[in-house]
Amino acid sequence: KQKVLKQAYLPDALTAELRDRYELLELAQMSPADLAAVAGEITVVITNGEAVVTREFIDALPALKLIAVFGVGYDGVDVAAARDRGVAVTHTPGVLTDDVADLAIGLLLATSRRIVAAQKFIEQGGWQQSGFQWTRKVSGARLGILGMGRIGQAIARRAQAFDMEIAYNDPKAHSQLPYRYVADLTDLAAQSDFLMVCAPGGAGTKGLINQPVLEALGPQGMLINISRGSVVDEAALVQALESGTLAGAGLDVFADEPHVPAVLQQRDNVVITPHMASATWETRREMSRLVLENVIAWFAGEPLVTPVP
Ligand code: 8YV
Repeated sequence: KQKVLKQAYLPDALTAELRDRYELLELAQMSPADLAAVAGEITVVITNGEAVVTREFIDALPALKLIAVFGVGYDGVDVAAARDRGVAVTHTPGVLTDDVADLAIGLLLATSRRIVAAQKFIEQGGWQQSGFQWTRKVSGARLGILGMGRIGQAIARRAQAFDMEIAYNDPKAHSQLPYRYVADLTDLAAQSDFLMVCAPGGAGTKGLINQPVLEALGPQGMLINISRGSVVDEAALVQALESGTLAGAGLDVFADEPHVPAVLQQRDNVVITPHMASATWETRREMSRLVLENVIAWFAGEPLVTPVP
C-alpha cells in the first residue's frame, strides 16, 4: 500500500476510506523522528482549509508529489513552494458554494435582525417586561461584496431575491455580471449597509478590511465574513464594534481559530459561528468525494480532477 499522510483534521468517513485504500499515516500521532523515518516514501499529503503547509514542511518530504486540500481555500498551502518542487495541489471548489452562500445569508439576517439576541431575550425572561428592540431591514438594503468569485456570485444571486442593491469590489470588474463594480474597497464600504467578505485568504488579501474600511462602512453598517479571518484586521474590528464605529458583525471565520476573542463573544450585535459554512452532511460528503477522486487520479497517473488554478 502507498503511504499517504493526513496532515490535519478530515471527516471520519474520508479518513476511513483513505485507510482502506492506502497506508494512512496521521501526522498528529507522529513524532518528528517518526516523520523523518518515512518522509522519503510519502508522495501524497492530505490537508484542510484551515491547516498550514509550509515550504519547510514540503521540503522535508522529498518524494511529495500531491497536496490534496479538503476545502476550496488553499491559502494555508505555500503554493509557490509546491510549484518550485513540482508538487501538484488540489482543492474542492464548487461543491461547497451553495452552503457557504446560504450561511452568509443566514449571518446577514441573524446579525441585522438580531435573531440570536432575540432568543436570549426570551430565554432570560425579557419578553415578560417588554418587546424586543427594533432591528435593521435587509430587503432593499445596499450589499457590498468583497470578492466576486463563485461564492460571491452565489451570495449575490440570493441577495437579489431580497431586492438588495448589489455592488462589489474585486481585482477586476466582471463585465458579464449585472452588479455595479466599485474599484476602491473603502468607497464600496461607504456605499454599503452590509459588507460581505468573500475574498480568498492569503498574503494578497491580508487585512484588507482595516480601520478606514470599517469607518467607511460606518455606525449603521454591518460586516459579514465567511471567507478567512485573515482578510479582516480583527483588532480593528473589535475596536470598531466597541466604539460604535460599526453597528454589528456576523462572523464564521477568525484570525486565530479556534480562538475567538472574548470581546467578540456575548455581544448582542455580533453573531459568531465556528467556521461551519461548508459543514453540512451533503457538502462534506461531496468535498470528501472530490479529495478522494483527486488522490485516486494521481495514483492512477490520470489528470487531476480539481487542481488549484
Ligand atoms: C472547511 C474551508 O471548513 O473550504 C474551505 O476553504 O475553509 C472550509 O470549507 C475546511 O476546509 C475544513 O477544514
